[in-house]
Amino acid sequence: MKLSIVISTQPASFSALAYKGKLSENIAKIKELGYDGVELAVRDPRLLEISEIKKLTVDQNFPVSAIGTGQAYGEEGLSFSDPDKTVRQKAIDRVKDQIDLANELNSLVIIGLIRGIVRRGANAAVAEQWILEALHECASMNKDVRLVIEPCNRYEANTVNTVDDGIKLVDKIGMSNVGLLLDTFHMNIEEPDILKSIENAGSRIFHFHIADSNRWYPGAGHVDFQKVVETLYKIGYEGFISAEILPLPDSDTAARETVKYMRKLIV
Ligand code: LER
Ligand code: MN
Repeated sequence: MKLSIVISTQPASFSALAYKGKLSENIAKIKELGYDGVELAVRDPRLLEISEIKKLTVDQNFPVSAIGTGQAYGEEGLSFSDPDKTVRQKAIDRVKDQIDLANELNSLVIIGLIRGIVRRGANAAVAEQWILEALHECASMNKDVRLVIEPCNRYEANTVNTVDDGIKLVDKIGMSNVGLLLDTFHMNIEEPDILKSIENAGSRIFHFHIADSNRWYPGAGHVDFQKVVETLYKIGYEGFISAEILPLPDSDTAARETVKYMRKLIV
């Protein structure tokens, strides 16, 4: 298993990002701290110098573990479940741009908060159908790029909150390039037994986020990462473990403590 950390390519209000600001400096820093790769949170790929990002990462054998898309929802309100068809189409088009970016960087695309929040009074079944259709359309665009659905806790989302919800959705879509991203922070809130949930998801897991129970770096809360890592080995997971953590007490300490703690557990 390999270790990466989420950094933002563009200004963002989402808090669980260890680093925002100058990308080249942040990538150099996390390389020096001993990470194997970087996860990029991207609001709009069209505003990025993709060739520059490629030079800083894949061209130097420093992989991009995943492309996060949640900022398109957080900053611009684009979502797969918006009642307005134009907004839903914009969200789909944005994810297609993210898929092109992931193709270029040999990465995968996260479908987390971009699912949106189904509004009070809206028909949940209709919204879930929109989400399913959007996922199907995006996943069909380029079958070489993997999409990962992230179950997110009830305080941030109201569709696909649990791992079981995620498993059902992935199985319903039934495409080999659609899998799951599990996140210890969300699982700590929603799952009765995190280890069992990881086992149930099994080979559907294409990507994995770590944060402790308080969303600080691993070791700062009460998630049992030793058992989590053992379970990931047990199911044969070989992907990235990516730290999506608060920059507390400061970015450098959080990033450094993550490496220190996780390197004892993964090989
Ligand atoms: C949001 O809480 C989160 O975990 C992100 O990875 C979702 O896009
Ligand atoms: Mn996450």
